[in-house]
Amino acid sequence: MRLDIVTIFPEYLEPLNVSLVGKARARGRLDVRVHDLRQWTHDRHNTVDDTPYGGGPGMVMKPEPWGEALDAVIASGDPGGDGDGPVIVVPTPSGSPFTQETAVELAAEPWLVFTPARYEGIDRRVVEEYGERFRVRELSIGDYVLAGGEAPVLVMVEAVARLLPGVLGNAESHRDDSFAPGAMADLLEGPVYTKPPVWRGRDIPEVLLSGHHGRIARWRRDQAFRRTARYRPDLLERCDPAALDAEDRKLLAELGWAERPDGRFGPTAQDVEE
Ligand code: 6GU
Repeated sequence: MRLDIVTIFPEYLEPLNVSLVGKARARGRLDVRVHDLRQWTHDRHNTVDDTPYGGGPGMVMKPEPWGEALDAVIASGDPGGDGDGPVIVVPTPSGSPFTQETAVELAAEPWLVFTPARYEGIDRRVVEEYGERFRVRELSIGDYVLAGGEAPVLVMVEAVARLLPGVLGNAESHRDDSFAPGAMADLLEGPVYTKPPVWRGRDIPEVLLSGHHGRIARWRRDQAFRRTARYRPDLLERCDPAALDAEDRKLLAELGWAERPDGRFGPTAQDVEE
């Protein structure tokens, strides 16, 4: 997979040389190219921003450097060999949510171009212009505001890269990920343990030492339900009741959850006054 990142802070992307993504690059699984947006400016001060039309605080990134940058990057290759061009990922707090599903979709692409912005964002005409010829995804990594899109690019690249074949050591490693589509979808992962068996007087849940795979799987599922009910009740409320077995239902009842008239599960309103 090829990734191009156009930024005014190339050094912000240095972490892409480290750890999982760094190794994937070294092994040739990932071709990452970071470009300095200012190389596509032509004035003495390498200006990339200007004041917003209509007034208001902050500055807006000018369209011309982005246009030249994207034209140059897009003209420089066709790693998919299909002439489709890249998917252009525009990180913005006003984008649609970047989720595990988004990561899976992007991981299937041969070529992604990221356009992390600073200031109040990029002149709208850039997304309009490239949206007519390419697939553009405006994506947000969560409901908070960052000073720029570089940290979101690090987040998105890591989430995508670990899904590529041959990048994680163990191909099974993402099967049980929280948010991975499939059996444990919509459940958070429960706790994990390793040696030593006793640490500061704390031992390991017995079942994990039992060697009984069925009981271990059941215990892990129960832990996932407990954790999800506590930290992400919204996920549990969305889950398909058909995916719940008798044990799940019993555990949810213990946790104070019950089936609602609409068939979904939710916490019983014990502390709500009638
Ligand atoms: Cl993608 N960019 C910025 N600046 N802030 C964000 C974000 C992106 N996602 C959440 N907050």
